[in-house]
Amino acid sequence: MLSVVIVRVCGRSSKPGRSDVARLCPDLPPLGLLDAPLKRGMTTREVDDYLAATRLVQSFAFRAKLQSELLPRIVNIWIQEVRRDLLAITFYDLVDKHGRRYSPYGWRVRMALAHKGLDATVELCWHSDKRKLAFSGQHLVPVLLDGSKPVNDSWNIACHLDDAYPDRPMLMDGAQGRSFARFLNSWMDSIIGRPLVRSLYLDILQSLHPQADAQEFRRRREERNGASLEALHANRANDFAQINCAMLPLNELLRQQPFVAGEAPAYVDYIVLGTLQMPRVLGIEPLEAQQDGVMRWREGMRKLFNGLADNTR
Ligand SMILES: N[C@@H](CCC(=O)N[C@@H](CS)C(=O)NCC(=O)O)C(=O)O
Repeated sequence: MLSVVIVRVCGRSSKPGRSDVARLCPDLPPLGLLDAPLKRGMTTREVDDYLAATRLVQSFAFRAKLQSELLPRIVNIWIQEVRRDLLAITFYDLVDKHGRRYSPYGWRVRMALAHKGLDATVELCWHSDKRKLAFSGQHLVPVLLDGSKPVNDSWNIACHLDDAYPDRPMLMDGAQGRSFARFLNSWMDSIIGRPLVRSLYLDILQSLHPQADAQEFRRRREERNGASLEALHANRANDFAQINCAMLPLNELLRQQPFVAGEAPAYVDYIVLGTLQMPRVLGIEPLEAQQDGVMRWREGMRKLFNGLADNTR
């Protein structure tokens, strides 16, 4: 992107050439340094050098503009392009062999980005796609690369989005809101998510992306649960009964108010919805008829952001 800006700025000069650039902007670093693109996983030092070079490009563009060698509007567009590149968000999410995105944590992030009104480029990963995520220093999705900053774990991502974009709608309201959301996040993962996920492992195994390591997927989960995936699958009715019992207080709340957060949806709603999106994307219904409040709320949640959660992809 930087080299494009330089070349185009030069190209619009009345007498384009490296010597003109040097005359107009003596502090411009050698072109080689400016050629380096912004890459995923750059070190802090490399990003600092990049930013310093960007500022020089901008100062050069500004001087060129003053000299009336360029249309000011075009210079501004180029500068905006550079900024956009620096501020771009990439979201790494899980995908199966049908192109479906079923990660409960991925769904929390998708809804959170929509709530904040932020666009992200999506990079799809399969299970054990460790090479693609190496820049984040761990192997689980979701991961957000915000500019040059990698953030992993859906909870950290939600906190990061509120901290980095406080001028956009907040996901969590102040310290109390964040504290309650943190409780709900761990309650949902341990009391609902754990029995739900283990009862779905066999379905997930059967729909793994062809490049995913199915043996490793099975080995790690059977080791963690002390049972075969087939035995966990056979225990599904018990797990669903346990989940439905644990969700009754939540159902009661949603009989009385439209959203978990109150009158309008917020991150606590996306935590619960994310977990329920996983069975939905896989075509399985864990909720029993008694969960009328949760079901009505779930229908409403799927309509948000132009039906974002109605999508399986
Ligand atoms: N606590 C993490 C959990 C992340 C997680 O477990 N991700 C799963 C997908 S749902 C994963 O990446 N699994 C890949 C693997 O185990 O190789 C979060 O909230 O983001």
